[in-house]
Amino acid sequence: MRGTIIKSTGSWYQVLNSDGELWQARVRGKLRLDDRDTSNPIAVGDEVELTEDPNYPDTASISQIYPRRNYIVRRSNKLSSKRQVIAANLDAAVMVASVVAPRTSMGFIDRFLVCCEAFHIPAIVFFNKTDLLGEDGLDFLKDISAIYTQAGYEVYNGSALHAESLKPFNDRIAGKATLFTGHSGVGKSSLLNTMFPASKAKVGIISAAHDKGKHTTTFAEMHIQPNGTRIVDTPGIRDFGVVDVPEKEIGQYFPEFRKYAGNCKFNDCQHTNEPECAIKAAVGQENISEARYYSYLSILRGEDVFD
Ligand SMILES: Nc1nc2c(ncn2[C@@H]2O[C@H](COP(=O)(O)OP(=O)(O)O)[C@@H](O)[C@H]2O)c(=O)[nH]1
Ligand SMILES: [Mg+2]
Ligand SMILES: [Zn+2]
Repeated sequence: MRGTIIKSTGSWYQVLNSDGELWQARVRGKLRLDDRDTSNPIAVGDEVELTEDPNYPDTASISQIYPRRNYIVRRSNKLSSKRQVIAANLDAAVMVASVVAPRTSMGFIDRFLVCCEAFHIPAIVFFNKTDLLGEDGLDFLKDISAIYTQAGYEVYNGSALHAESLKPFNDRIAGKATLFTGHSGVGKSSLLNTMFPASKAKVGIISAAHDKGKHTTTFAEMHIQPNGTRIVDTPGIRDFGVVDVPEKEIGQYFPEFRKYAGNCKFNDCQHTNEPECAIKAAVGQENISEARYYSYLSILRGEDVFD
C-alpha cells in the first residue's frame, strides 16, 4: 500500500495511507536511494510504499520511496556539510515572520527565499502578530511588505489571535501542501491552530529572557485537514544556511535581478565592483531594493545569519 510520511521521529515514521489509516513504519533492509548525502533519507511529505509487518499490528516496513516532485533542504548545522531534508512534495513554502516579538531579520527571510528559488518551490512571506503593532510597527510592515512585493513575492499578514484576519492567506493555501517555517516563537503553531482548530499543534511560551521562544516542536509534522490542506509545521529554525547554491548562481535566485542582469556589461558580472553593472544601476534607481541587494552581497560573501 502507498502512504505519505507525516512525521519522522528518527528511525520510526508515521505514515498515512490512502485509506486514511495511520501506520507506524520503519525501513527494513536496504532501500535504494538515489542521491542522499542527507542526514534523513526519508522526509515528511515523502510518498512511500508500505508492506505490512505480520508480526506487529499497525506496523509496516517502508520498501520503496516514490520519486519526489520537489524537496527543500537546509544544512543540519553551521559546521556540518550534511544536509537535512525539511520536507518533500510541497506546493508552497511560507516564511512565517514577525515585526516584533521576535523581529525577523530580512537577511533571514532572504536566505529562505533563495533556498525556495533554488529548489523551485513557490515562496510566500507571512507577517504574523499584526495585533501587536502600533503606528510605527504598521509603517514598518508596510515598507517591508512593499520590498517583497516589488521583488515578486506573495506577501500576507495577519494575527493568529484573529481568525478573520487570516482569510486571504488561508484561501491561498487551501488544498495545498504547504511548509511553515521561521523562527521559533513567531506563531507557526498558533496560526495552524487558528486556521484549523483540529490540528492541536503545541504552542510555546515565549521565554522573556531572549524573546525567541522555546523549541517546542521537535520534529517536522504534517497536519492534514479535512479539506485536503496539508501543513508541514517545523521546529523553529535558527539559521537558514544557503546550501548547494554556487556563488555565481546566487544572483539568479533573486527574481527581481533577472530583468536587469542581461544588461550588465560583463556576462559573468557578480554585481559587486564591475563597471556598468545593470543591477547596481537598478538599485540606484530604486527599481531593486537596496536592502535586498545588501542581502545578496552578504549571501555572496558566504555569511550566515544567526539571529
Ligand atoms: N499577540 C500575538 N501572539 C501570538 C500570535 N501568534 C502566536 N502568538 C504567541 O507567540 C508565542 C509562540 O507561538 P507559537 O505558535 O508556539 O510559535 P512557533 O514557535 O512559531 O510555533 C505563543 O505565546 C503564542 O501565544 C499573534 O498573532 N499575536
Ligand atoms: Mg511551533
Ligand atoms: Zn552586474
